[in-house]
Amino acid sequence: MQDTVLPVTPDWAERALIDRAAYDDMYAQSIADPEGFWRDVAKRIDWIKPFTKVKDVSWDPDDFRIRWYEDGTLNVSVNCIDRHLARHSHHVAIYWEGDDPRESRTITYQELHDEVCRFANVLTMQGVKKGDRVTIYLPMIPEAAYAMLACARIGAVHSVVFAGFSPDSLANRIQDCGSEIVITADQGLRGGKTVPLKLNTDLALTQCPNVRRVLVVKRTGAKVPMQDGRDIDYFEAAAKVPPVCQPVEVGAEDPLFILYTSGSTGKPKGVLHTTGGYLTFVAYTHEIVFDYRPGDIYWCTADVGWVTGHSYIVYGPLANAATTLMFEGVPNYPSVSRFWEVIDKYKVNIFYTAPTAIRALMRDGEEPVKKTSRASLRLLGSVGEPINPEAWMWYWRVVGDERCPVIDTWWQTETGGILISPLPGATDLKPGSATKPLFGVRPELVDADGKTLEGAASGNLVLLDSWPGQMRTVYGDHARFINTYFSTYRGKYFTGDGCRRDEDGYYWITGRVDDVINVSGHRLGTAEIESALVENLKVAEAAVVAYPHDIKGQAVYAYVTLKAGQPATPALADELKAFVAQHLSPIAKPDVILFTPSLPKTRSGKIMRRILRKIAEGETSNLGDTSTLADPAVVGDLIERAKHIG
Ligand code: 6R9
Repeated sequence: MQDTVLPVTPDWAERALIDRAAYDDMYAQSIADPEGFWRDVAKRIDWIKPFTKVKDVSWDPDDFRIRWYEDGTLNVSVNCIDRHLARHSHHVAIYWEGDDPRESRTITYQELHDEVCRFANVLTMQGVKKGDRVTIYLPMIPEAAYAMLACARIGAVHSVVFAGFSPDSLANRIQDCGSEIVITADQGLRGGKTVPLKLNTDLALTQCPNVRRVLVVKRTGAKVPMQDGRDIDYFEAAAKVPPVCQPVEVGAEDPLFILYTSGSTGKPKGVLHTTGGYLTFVAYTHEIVFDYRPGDIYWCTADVGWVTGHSYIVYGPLANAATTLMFEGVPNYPSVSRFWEVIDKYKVNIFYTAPTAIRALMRDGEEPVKKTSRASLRLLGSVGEPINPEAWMWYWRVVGDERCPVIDTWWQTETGGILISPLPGATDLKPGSATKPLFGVRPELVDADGKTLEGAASGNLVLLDSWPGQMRTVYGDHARFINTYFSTYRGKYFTGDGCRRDEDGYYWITGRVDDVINVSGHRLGTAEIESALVENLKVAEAAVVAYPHDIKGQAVYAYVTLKAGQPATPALADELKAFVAQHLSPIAKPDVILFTPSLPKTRSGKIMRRILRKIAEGETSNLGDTSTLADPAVVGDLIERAKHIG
């Protein structure tokens, strides 16, 4: 199936913003003259003070800098709202579809302006100033977008924490960026169930003495405890301030937001994005990748707690004056037709979701899809993990009725926006491939020693040059930034992904090559899960690996050594799974826990994860070289134990 090619259809070649000839020309130009290329692209942004310098980048660890448009100034909320008001004040900026299909809201650009200004005024009244960090722990309600844009309006730096994260994870993120303000809701609502956001916040804040203010947005109206002097009812405060607020002039390289993401080691990294380059990049890629046209209804199903929500629900679409749909619910509530019903309700033209959702919905067959119209759809997007050819074909055939190109977009929290992706009018599609680099993007494959691989090859994916949406640092730890990304292959950006390039120069991302697990498109570090497990007093040691899973893509397999005297029972396995869900996140919950008296270690004490991975995958016939193991007998014992658990 990997050889299937779906050529660009004549109608797409005709109508698209960028056809094949234009792609070839523009790509060549973007590589030959990146400064000229990105100078032109940045014209789409309204600058307060125009930049004179486009790019100043060096990835040499000893002489390191990444700066784009550095002497320009702007305001992101003005670019996403105010500048559209003259012509689009009555156009819909956000359609909000509630978890309950009977609940929805329509927010015009004028209303968005007023709400964002109110939010900004409330923040200012609470003493928030330019450069301050604000933690946002909200469900998928319009106030999440308002809060983000309000921070941008006053130059504050937001850190959105996914509402599925535990109190501990929230506390760590608040502490790491030193925010004194948290914005949350009484409760969230997903799939008919409530999520105790205010309660989680209260628990988190027992560890965060520096938080002086909590703004509580009413979502369900549940009665929640409010701490005197600390907690404020957001709507009460908002009613007292005017719907206008002077935007703050911000430098292109001033920070816009921090977003925490898992890495292969240590605690999650605060990925820092700045203002001018990021906005330029996400606005541009939103337009060209999705072939966005004025009037289109665009729906990205991600959560604003992830980078996809930042770049392609909020900033990219709003900078383009688009109508962006925000969905509070889940794909299978009240029924497995929900996505398609929402598409029909709003006449969605562009739909962007994750492979894990497609795979889950495939299980229910075609009928729940086919009973809906979907006639408005023009383009289907995918993001978050490799999309297997079977899921790709189902998406294309069943959801898109063989009319809509499937645009598989590869990128990362670190990259800010899409880097490898087809363009619908320019790129012949191959199911399962993210296809070709976008403008200015220079992918390369290298082997373990850093040797460049030419032509058709498989290796580690690195990038050779910067793009405006690239992250600028790990918040508070610049050395970690340089070490993580630019030192493995000195002077090149290491993505952490493995990749194959075929004879046609198409890229096929194969998944992480580091200790990051991708569960349903959500990144988890094995180290984070291990440290959550050993926080449990019954656990002595833990080693976590990924194994393939039909729907989630990858699932979590945990090898656990218990403290002396602890019996290895199924009940304890369940207890540990719940422990991880509670202390880290339900997404991180191990699917399998295998108790073992010891782990395979080298004589220097390193756990041999390669072996643990193979055992988890059930591929025990060829375990490779085990001669460096301190006690090779451990392996046979583990294989036996694994048989009884699967
Ligand atoms: C946007 C986002 C990044 C990691 C990335 C890769 C995987 C994302 C993909 C994909 C294959 C795609 N990934 N999109 N793999 N094909 N189209 O997901 O950011 O949460 O930081 O994850 O996700 O492994 O390195 P993030």
